[in-house]
Amino acid sequence: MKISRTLLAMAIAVGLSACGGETAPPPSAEAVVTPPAKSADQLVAEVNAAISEQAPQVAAADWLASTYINSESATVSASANERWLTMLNGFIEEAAKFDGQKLEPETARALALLKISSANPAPRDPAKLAELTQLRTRLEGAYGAGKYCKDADDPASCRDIGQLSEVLAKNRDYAAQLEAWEGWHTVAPPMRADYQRFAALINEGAKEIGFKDAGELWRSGYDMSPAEVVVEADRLWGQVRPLYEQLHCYTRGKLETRYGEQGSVNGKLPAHLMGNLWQQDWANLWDLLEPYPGEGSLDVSTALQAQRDALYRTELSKLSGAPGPAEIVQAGVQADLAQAKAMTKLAEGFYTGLGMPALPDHFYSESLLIKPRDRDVVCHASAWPMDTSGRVRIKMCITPTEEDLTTIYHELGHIYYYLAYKDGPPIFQNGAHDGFHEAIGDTIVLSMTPTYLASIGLVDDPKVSEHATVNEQMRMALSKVAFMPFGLLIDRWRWGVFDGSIAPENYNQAWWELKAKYQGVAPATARGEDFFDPAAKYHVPGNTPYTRYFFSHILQFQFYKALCDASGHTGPLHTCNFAGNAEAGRRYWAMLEKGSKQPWQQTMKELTGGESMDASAVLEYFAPLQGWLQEQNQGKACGF
Ligand code: X8Z
Ligand code: ZN
Repeated sequence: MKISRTLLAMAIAVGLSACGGETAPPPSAEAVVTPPAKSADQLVAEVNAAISEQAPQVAAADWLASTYINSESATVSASANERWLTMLNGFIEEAAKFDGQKLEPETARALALLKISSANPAPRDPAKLAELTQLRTRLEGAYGAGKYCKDADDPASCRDIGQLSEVLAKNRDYAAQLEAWEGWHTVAPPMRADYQRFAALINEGAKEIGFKDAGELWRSGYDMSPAEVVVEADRLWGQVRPLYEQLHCYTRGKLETRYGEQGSVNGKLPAHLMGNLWQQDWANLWDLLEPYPGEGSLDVSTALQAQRDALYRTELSKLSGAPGPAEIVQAGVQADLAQAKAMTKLAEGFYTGLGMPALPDHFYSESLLIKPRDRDVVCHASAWPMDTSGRVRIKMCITPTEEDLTTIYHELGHIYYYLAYKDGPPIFQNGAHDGFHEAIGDTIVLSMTPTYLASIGLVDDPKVSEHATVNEQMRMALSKVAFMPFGLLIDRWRWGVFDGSIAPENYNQAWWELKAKYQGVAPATARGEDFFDPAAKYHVPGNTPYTRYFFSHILQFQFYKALCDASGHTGPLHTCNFAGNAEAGRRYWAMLEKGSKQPWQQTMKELTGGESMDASAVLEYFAPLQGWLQEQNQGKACGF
């Protein structure tokens, strides 16, 4: 669940539980004493104490399972979660006694948050609860250890997600990309039966605590009704869709120029040609899509790779005589780790430059920053609170690329949220809503303008010109705008799975219908029900709700605008870099400290002055690009 693992969410993420009442032995006749009725505040205090006590156990077990994927670590993680989810179900049952009673707002909020704190609500039945945690751990492990082996009998032919992603990022050969894309998707069909069962179990758990299904529970964390969340997401998508359509149209034209008829599939973008396994970020297609080649040098990846190579040479120079192969490999590992740390320090520097604290020493000694050579780990990046008092880490297989650099800034957004709210009650140690948690680091990524990148030595001093502006905007749009429909569709699929409108026999068909409808993406080859393509995306086997990322992609522009205003920025929004601005930092930290103790609308108001999510800052930011795209696309039949 990493992605952002809030304490509770994480513990609760994998949990199972058997209900409180079922585990206690029946009282003997003489021992029956009526306990004094517990007040709601006492219950909340107990919950807070239990989270503080249990979180380190669950986090440790989950960390182990994600960084040493094997059956023993899976057992340990499943049991820790089983214990916690059992406890949680007990608390939820106790909390239900206060339903309909008038409580202090903060108490009522704590109990409401308790109920929705797990993305995998567990049935009370202990056997089902245990089954749920085992499935959850198995699914995550299967994804993490996933490999495509061209020759099933030859382990040397196996490639992991990093290697396959690199093909899509760098190789422009149609067949090589298709093989890499199809290859990765072979990891998913074996997860289908487990996922189907898992979905049924969490639905059962959600129903037992009063929700229609697990999707409704997921949509209950936004201080509005679950039905309103759907309408709100549609409204925001409606605001940005015209911009997405322009980007889609331009991109399709470039793909058709490069690949001829194979550059599109019935007007849609071919899934394997987008530079990314899920078509959620098109930045790797820069070589095809750069509007004005060479105008404004934004080649961050080349600079990062050069830094790593220099570190490697330094490591080699330390070796005396004729080093053996093992020493040379070790020098490479040292260089990779040093580069990963240096990239993390760059990101940390942005936050400390805003006046936020330095990361604790244990952050660097305990984080996993590069892919170990000797074992399987879940490489999908994540940020972890290991307890409720600021023991934080990240887990990431960092490579010297721009994409990974920005992901580190993203992860540190979670880390600084954890650090900022660590002194609040554990039940409120969470984002104002989960989209806030995802938006913190990304807001800072928006401030990684050419000026900022030059200030940290990754690009040359920027030239200011209209062409350079279009290039810069395109660079950002390929990550941010391209992402938006993807951010929306994953949960459209899961909400359908949970509410039964997507039946197991239509899992894959429904997936591709949504891909076509929202992203305008299609597979180049038939993807029938013998495939299970949703599970080729981490968050499905990892059971991490995804609407948070869609909301985050709207919110981050609102936060960015507010912080730019706070820093006294004038001029077009996209030129704002608030790095080093203490006032922006102060206001940001004040928001982070609040955690989830008040409705997010209030938290947003304190930072931005407004109380709703709104895409007007997205459109303001991309106004120059939108105008340019419209000109480029004139006369073309856009749409999909
Ligand atoms: O999962 C992540 C982060 C961890 S919270 C690396 N993200 C989503 C994804 O990769 O699919 C960040 C953007 C969207
Ligand atoms: Zn995240």
